[in-house]
Amino acid sequence: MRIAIFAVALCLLSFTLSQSIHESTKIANFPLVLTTWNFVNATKTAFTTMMNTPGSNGLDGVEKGCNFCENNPNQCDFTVGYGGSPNDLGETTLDAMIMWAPTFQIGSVGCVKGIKNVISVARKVMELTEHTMLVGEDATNFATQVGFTQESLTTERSANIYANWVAGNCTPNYWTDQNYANCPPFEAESLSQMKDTRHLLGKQRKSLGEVNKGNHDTIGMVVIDSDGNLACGTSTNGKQYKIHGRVGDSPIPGAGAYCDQDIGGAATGDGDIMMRFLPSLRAVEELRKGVTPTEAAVAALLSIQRYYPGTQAGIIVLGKDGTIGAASLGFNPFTYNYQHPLLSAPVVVQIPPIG
Ligand code: SD4
Repeated sequence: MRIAIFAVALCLLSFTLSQSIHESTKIANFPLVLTTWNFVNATKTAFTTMMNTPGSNGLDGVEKGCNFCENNPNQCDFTVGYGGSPNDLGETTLDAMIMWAPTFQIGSVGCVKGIKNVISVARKVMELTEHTMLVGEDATNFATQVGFTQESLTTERSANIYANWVAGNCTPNYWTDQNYANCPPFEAESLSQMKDTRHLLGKQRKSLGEVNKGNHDTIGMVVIDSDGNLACGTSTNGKQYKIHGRVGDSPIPGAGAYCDQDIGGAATGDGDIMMRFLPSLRAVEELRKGVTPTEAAVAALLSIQRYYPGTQAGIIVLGKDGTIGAASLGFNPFTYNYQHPLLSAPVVVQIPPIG
């Protein structure tokens, strides 16, 4: 039996890796977990939660899976949870959302300070209030009011990253009217060059993105639980050196993630651009028209590419029948992984960018 399972895994892996144009993959065994990037331990946590914890559903899977990254930031490339992406004041602030498709309920938090498990706070917003989104220090206060512990999210590593950035004599990044010369994550560009290219935001973003690639690794997760119910969610510490107060795409419904009972999608990448296009919602609506998940993923990203050709973006899409698709802009490769009951471990898939 083990050999058979391994063989299925190998077949799936070689099939998906061998496609130069990525094809959708159909899997009809639930629960099914689909996660951005190579965050296999988050996928395993979501999967085992739904498999082994009596009474648990897709919401529990998404929450516990994302909690894994929030509690172990080094497992998720320091892009989720504490100790990553210090902002221009040196502080780590977190964004997250969770969505339960059967009732179309969403909980979301943005720019939360001092709370580690923000997707759990988002779930509390969803379950304990009539609101959808809370932000900033008020979201932190809400979290402590409902029982979360407030603690510093700064680590030696994030303090060093910030100290080095300050020592590099950098202006705050992401301003469009500053001189970025000497700022470590960016190519040195003179103020006049920045001004000259400001009308070509895609081009400008490309130069920022190329040197900032490791910064785009947020967890996005879509699951179908054993009852066939969809849930999805995200958790991130956003972008390194972001201007304080910045909220990315991850907690924005339809941008970072979106799911209804037929389709779910989750996106990752340059959130400042991506949130303008609601790629997760767009992918869901494309799939509803009858195209495959991969075609839906490509359509969602092409709308971004048209205006911002240099944007780095990746999206995963899951159909109700378990069909998986994905697409990438700029990430080469874009990675995702999934697990279901026929697999003893998550399968990791890498795809090239479109275009
Ligand atoms: C954001 N999409 O905050 C998220 C995280 C990320 O580049 O991928 N950062 O923009």
